[in-house]
Amino acid sequence: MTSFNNYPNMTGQSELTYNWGQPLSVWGGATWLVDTSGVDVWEDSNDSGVYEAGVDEPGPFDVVAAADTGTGRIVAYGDNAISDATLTWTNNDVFFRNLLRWVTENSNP
Ligand SMILES: [Ca+2]
Repeated sequence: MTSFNNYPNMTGQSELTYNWGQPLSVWGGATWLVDTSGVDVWEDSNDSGVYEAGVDEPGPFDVVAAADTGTGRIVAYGDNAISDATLTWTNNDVFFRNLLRWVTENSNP
């Protein structure tokens, strides 16, 4: 995916590779960080493995989001497969370093 919102000051990443993740519903005070615009994706509502118009929901989807509550920061990532292997895909490592920097920026050491 290459559609990045520049909140919160996410710089340096050009792509995020995502494997079997799920779309997020972003609302309230949260802001999307990455969506699937420009990528041919759909939510396979019936687990058939193929796109079926009228059954499956076409993209784009938000897949990473963040919120600053004023007392803490939260990042939601729609995939449970964050591992050393996925960090080496494209420049996922740059993206995750940016997320960690932002989440911990105002925390006590
Ligand atoms: Ca389907």
